[in-house]
Amino acid sequence: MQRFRARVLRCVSSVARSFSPRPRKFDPASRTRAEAPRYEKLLRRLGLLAGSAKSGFRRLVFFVALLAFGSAVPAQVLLDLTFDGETDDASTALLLEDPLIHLETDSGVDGTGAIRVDYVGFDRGSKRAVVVLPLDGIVDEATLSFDVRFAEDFKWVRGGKLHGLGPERRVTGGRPRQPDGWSSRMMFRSGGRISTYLYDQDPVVRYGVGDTSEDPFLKAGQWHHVVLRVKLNTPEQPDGYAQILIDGREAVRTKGVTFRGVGGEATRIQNFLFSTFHGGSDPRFAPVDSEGAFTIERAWFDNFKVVAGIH
Ligand SMILES: [Ca+2]
Repeated sequence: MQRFRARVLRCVSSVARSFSPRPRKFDPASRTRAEAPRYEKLLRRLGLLAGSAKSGFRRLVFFVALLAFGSAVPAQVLLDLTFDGETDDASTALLLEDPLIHLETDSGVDGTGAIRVDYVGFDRGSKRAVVVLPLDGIVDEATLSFDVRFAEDFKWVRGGKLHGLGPERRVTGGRPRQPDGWSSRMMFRSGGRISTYLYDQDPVVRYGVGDTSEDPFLKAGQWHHVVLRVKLNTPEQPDGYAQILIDGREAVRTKGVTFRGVGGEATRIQNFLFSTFHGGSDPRFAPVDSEGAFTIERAWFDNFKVVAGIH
């Protein structure tokens, strides 16, 4: 895109030069025979001269305006859950079918509606709150954001999963890697640090890979705004990345990721992976009290949003 944009700008600049020192206001109808071929040749190079020179020039102006103001176009929203007012949409209903997820009308940001997740300790960490929600679109780059508040005395233990994005075939849970499968999630870690947690095309490791923040970005008892940016790789090329921002500050970024080994529509980003629990898959991840009994930890989530592109 950068190269294309540079080429367009070079051509536009060339067009401008070709009319200098002509009058400032350009009138295609008044061009001389000597000017016309150069002007039309440049427009043809841009693929903008299918009809008359005049209509081609109009298209050029439109195209330049699009380039200049394109960033002001609102991002395509692929998922938007606030848990306020009407909460009977399909995605919210799917979440609430999970016995670990509960709707609360005043526990969210600014006293609005939110969902509470119960992390019920057992010998493999805590019970799995896992729901897959299809997005309203299929893209190669997406930004997931949400607000989260872990309970005041939340036990991080050795860590656990946090939500992410995935293709049609999600590879998680230590299942064998597949060329057309992958997942990009996060993990909370001991002390409130945070990690990228990715199932890529690594031929050796069994579980997810990623990087962990040095600082404890997450603090129990307060709201945080979490952003996960995912750029899918070109098939077989290690040019994907996952980046996490907490409260507007970059916490961790994993670059050079080969999420998928092949191309195709099914390998593109199309699912929101609601996924949070302690673990890991052994008792070392389980939340327990001072006597070693399993506990139930809690966190509240609000304002899940997925938009197309990196934002
Ligand atoms: Ca809310």
